[in-house]
Amino acid sequence: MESAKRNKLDKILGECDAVLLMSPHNMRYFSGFTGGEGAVVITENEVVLFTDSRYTEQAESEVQGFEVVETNDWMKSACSLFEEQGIKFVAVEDDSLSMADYTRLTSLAENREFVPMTSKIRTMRMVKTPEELEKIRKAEEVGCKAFEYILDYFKPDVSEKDIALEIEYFMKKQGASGLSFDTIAISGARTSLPHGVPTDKRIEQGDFVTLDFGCVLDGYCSDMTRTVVVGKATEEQKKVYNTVKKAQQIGLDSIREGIGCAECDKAARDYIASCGYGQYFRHSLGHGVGLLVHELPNLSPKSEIILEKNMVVSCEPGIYIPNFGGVRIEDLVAVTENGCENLTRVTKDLIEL
Ligand SMILES: [Mn+2]
Repeated sequence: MESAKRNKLDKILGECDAVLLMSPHNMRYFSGFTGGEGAVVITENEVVLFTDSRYTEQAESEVQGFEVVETNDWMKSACSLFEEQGIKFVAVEDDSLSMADYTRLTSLAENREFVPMTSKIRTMRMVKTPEELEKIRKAEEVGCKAFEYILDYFKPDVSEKDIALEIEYFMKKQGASGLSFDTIAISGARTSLPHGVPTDKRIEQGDFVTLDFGCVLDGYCSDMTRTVVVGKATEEQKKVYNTVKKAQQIGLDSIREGIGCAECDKAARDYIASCGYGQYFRHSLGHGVGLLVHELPNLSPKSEIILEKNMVVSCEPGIYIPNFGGVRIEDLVAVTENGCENLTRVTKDLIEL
């Protein structure tokens, strides 16, 4: 096994005797296995992937340095290994281990102690490697292309669902394996719903249309949001749009290594409040993105995390006014020493279709 990989495993092993991973994203992160079903065990001397016959061939080609063991009961096999090696402390994923699995684990592995490890993994995953950054960059490029493509697709009578489906189809045609999350394509007064679901509603003249979407490419997520106007924007629409656009720029300008996440949130939030829309910005400024679309750190008032180089975060302020509509603009950026690299390279000028 290459030393960089072993270092990563040692880092997560820490003071524990063993690490047990069963969630798809963490198995992928630490072993490279993309099958999603199985168990990864890391000890000082051994690294094993337990999985069943559906995945063994695939696993052997994916997990360099790991021993692949075929078993129909990976939890039992993992516990046998703990027994053989006299393992005492086993670190587990406290966020995803179900109560049923935990109960079974404790009955299969008596005299072992299970230690929560999720927060350590989340912290590790915040800072991306150059390879991870490149994957996120490429995923975001597909998103940007989808946005440019969909602008030409708008025509009278097209529905929110039609638009969402077309974006998804386009991203898959570009190589995406799936979506980061269910596509948001909402219009008119419905744009006041920050996480509205596309309906059969037709797009009408004068509508705001908010598109928030992302794809998974090579395991990594993209995420972006743009809001456009169909037809000529009213003065009120322009005012709301430009307030969000300016707040988003203020948020972006604040992002750099060494600044607190809460401070970034505050910069954008204070501007929106100063324009009189404070009560209508009701979520945090952004979130980390990687193998999952929502990772740490959160750019939120409650966060105590300080940004580090190579973290990837979204910057997405919004104003949502009931019975009027809403605007959100979201870019994905990689934190650098002096600022950030914006991965979302499409215009934020108000588009009137
Ligand atoms: Mn987002």
